[in-house]
Amino acid sequence: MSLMRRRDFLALAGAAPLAAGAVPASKLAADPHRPQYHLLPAANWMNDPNGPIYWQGKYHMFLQYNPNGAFWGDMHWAHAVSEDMVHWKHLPVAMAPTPGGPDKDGVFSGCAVIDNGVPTIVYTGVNPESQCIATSSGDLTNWKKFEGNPVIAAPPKGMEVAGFRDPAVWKEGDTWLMALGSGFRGKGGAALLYESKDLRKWNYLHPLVTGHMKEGAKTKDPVDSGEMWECPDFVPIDGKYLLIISTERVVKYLLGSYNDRRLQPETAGGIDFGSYYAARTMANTGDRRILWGWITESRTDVAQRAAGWSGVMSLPRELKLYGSQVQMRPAAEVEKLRGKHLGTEAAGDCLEILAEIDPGDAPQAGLKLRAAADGSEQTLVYYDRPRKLLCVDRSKSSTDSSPDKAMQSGPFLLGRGEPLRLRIFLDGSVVEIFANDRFCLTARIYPAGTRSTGLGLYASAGTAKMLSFEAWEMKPISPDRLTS
Ligand code: DQQ
Repeated sequence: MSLMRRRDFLALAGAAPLAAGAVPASKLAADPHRPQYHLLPAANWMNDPNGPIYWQGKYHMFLQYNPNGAFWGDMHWAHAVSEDMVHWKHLPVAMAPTPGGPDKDGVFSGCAVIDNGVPTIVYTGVNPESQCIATSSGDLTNWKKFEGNPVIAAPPKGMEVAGFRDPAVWKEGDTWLMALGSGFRGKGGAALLYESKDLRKWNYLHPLVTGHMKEGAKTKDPVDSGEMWECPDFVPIDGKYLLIISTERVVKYLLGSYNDRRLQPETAGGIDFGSYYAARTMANTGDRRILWGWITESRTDVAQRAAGWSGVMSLPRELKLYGSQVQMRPAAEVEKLRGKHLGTEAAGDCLEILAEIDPGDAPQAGLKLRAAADGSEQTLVYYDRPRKLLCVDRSKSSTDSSPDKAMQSGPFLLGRGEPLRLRIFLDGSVVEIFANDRFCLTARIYPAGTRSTGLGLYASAGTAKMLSFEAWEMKPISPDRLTS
């Protein structure tokens, strides 16, 4: 973003009240690492997308939110609304823990559905982990928790689970089904399947599908070893069924057929290989499968608290099938954010980039981003042909020593003669990468130099060629997001 635009934004934000968390709005608005066109709260901590749903002509997004500061805890559901999935307006917090209630220690993740015309949230209350519901109407700003909560108080008798949370609910005929994030101790993650006629009385059926934890894993948190799956999401897609799960710090998918209420996976893969987690599709969008994810931070807890904000919502991602592969593209609505069209002179930290590259005989070919003229900072996004990987080299992404600069990568293979097609969204510290419509990696970088905005072709050796290149300045979304 140009200096001028950032100053305008600052002036608008200056009128905003101080958000709890006590970092002044002026500091938040001037923070070069804070995204300008991704959804995030006015201040403080956010994590998982919760209950995204299209309802009465508007897109509603709820998200895990801590009103007390830029650190995880005291989970609430924050709420934002949009007419186009890209410009958002914050609404008051939708749900807070109820003292003495089953969600007294946190309103954890869940989903939203429409039950005979009544918008209903199904979520996890803690502690212990139990499933609860709440209903609303109209603009979804007032939610009434069901007096009979929890609707599922505990795991099935005798079952030793590694976790019991994050319901995903859908309807088949007149029956509601729920996939619940869980796992069997010492074995591996699972999505437990429940059924109900009224969202209030639930009956356990069997696992929708199970997985295997890493062999010999000894981690403190069962999620890190794959013993527990968080945030399952189960949707039909182009004649198949897709289960999305968050585990081992990444978002994965299983794709296959669904018979007798069991998923038979045929293929598996990664939804994103970077700083991205707890993805969930939006309900009620007809045949469109719109996926949202939490873009996590790559800097220290101390840096997050000092900044006064933590976590970002991804751009909406549209999923389709291409053969047996999951195709992922930014939703078409994202193009509304495009501002000035730029050619090869493009530079900046608030851009969309579209580049087609012929790697030629270069073992590594791609783009150099957020580069300082003196070479002190740069981030590389490239295809590593010998290793069949798409990589993000963050080792020189910042002269500040504290952010995580580990290499990020995931399996990726170009066909014979197929060019590398990169679509990259730069937004402050966010780098959201789509490669050839079938691979995503979201990275976080925190360049220290405000002039680290250079862009160019990168090749380790050999004769990579830029086949086409264009970019757009991206327009900041409504300053409403600074005034919740
Ligand atoms: N975040 C929520 C849980 C979920 C986890 C708590 C995933 O419901 O399992 O904030 O990031």
